Amino acid sequence: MDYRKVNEWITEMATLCKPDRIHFCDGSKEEYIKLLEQQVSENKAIKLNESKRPCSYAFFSDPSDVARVEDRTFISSVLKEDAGPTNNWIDPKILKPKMTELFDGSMKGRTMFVIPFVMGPVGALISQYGIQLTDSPYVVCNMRVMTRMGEHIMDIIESGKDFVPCLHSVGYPLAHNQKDLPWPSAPIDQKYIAHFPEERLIWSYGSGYGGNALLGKKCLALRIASKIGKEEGFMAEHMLILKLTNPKGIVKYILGAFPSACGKTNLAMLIPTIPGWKVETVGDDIAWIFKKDDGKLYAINPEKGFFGVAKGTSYQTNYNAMKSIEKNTIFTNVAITKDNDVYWEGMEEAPDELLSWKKQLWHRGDKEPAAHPNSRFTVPIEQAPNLAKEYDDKEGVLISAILVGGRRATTIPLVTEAYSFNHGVFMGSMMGSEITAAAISNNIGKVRRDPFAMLPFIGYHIKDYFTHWFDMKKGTKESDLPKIYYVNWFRKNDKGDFVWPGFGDNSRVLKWIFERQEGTANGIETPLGIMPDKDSFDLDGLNLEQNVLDELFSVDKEAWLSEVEDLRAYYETLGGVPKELYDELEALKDRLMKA
Ligand code: SAT
Ligand code: MN
Repeated sequence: MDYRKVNEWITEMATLCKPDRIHFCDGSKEEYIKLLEQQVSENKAIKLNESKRPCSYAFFSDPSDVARVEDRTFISSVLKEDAGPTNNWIDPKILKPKMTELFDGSMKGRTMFVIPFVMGPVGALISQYGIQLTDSPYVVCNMRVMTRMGEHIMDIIESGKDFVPCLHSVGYPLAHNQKDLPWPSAPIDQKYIAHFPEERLIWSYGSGYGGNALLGKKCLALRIASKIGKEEGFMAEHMLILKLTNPKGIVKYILGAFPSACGKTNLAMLIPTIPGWKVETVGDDIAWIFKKDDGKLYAINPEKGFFGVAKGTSYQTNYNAMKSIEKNTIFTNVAITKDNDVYWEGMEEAPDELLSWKKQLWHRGDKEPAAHPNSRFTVPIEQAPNLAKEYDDKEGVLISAILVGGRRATTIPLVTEAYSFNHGVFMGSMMGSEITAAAISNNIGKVRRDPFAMLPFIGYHIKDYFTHWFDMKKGTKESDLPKIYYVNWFRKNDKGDFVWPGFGDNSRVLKWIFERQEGTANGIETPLGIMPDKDSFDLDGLNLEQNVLDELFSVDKEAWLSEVEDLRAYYETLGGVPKELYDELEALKDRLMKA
């Protein structure tokens, strides 16, 4: 929206939503603490033990509002065709009036907060400005952690930056003297997470949780930004960014696309088990990829905080995350210990007694988990002990390699290097994962295809998305493009145990990838791509049986031939894909047949 329309738009939306008052957020720490304390006094949050976890708070959502709701997420483009077969679509001519009716009076009895924010470092070429209006103080506090927000951003917008208007209401207006709920929200069939790509507009109604409500994240930085990127020549991707330094001090930046709750945060914060290597974090969830005059691809992290999965996080599995959340952290849907600290499954041995995320008394051995599987921590990126200084660099970081992968118990080897950029895009297109708890679904555990982990986040037709990948390489030498790798940390054996230790040992895979770029590691050509030569893959100090290794790098011809046909069928469900992908599909089939 034109920056000159800021006040007009705010007034118009306030007139519609009818809040009792309007608060313009200055983005200060005082404001943040005041809002948190106010929510404590209203029984909406718990202040955690100050001596154990300073300046930290816990929130508990309504049990019906615990994750992104993909079924209620819409790309409301003017033409259905522009949303493509993978998005829910409603004609904006129908959705706009419907939602206008819902927003009418939706903020009664509440404060409307005005949050000016920017995704990306101030001054970066592709940074996107936004203003979120919300009636949720929880959202304000989370947005302050996750984005660069406040008065100074409003000044920049008013001095001439167009912005993405983002309207959000939890959808629970209060009648005069009506008592509020601890976590107000609307019933599922009234929730709408709506994107109007042509207008670059976001309207979200009825949910207060995560990606449904913190509109800078999935809504702006992925769905709307992916569409802007398609038009303006960059890519908005669901990827972590890590900085890898070898023992000689040489640095490379690696991106990784993995679906929600598949360990992006863990990989971005990994502590290598191989001596002399260092991983630092640039981002853990979103990367925007753009081309510079040198023809090479660079990335920035548009966010400024982590909204990470708590469950399973421990000093053993992710030391850096645990250090990051020792203070100044907002927790959502974790369990609370007797001394007012946090607990979740996988953190350590469970205490005898807890307050569960449902605020019920919980005893060790109870069937239901104490923390929700999608419990989260919100924490400023500056608190990561292994933060890379480049996280705020508006120039971005040069991309050496891109990892793609999911959670697959069978078929997919530990690591495979693509033969070419096109082959790499093909690998991204076939990504699949067993469904996780980050989105509400009845199919947890089943495999679904999730190209580049972007299935729920592409703001336009998926076919055009693939084309955009191929467009990104135009005018750039193949050798200047990032190398793409398919990885799978989650292979299981017949007994159902993970075959690869994962976590810090994933540094062994990163090392091989790094050394491939340096030209010092060998690979073996297989039908799937290039896999590590035994002598080039560092297994020092790791007691892995030879048969385990063989399993990790095996190519199951039959399984892959059926994967090829499955993929072909998947492409058809998309209404076809660009020729480059079919060519890669045939090339893979040929290589398999010859093997
Ligand atoms: O979309 S959320 O921000 O709620 C978390 C995720 O799915 O990665
Ligand atoms: Mn994510």
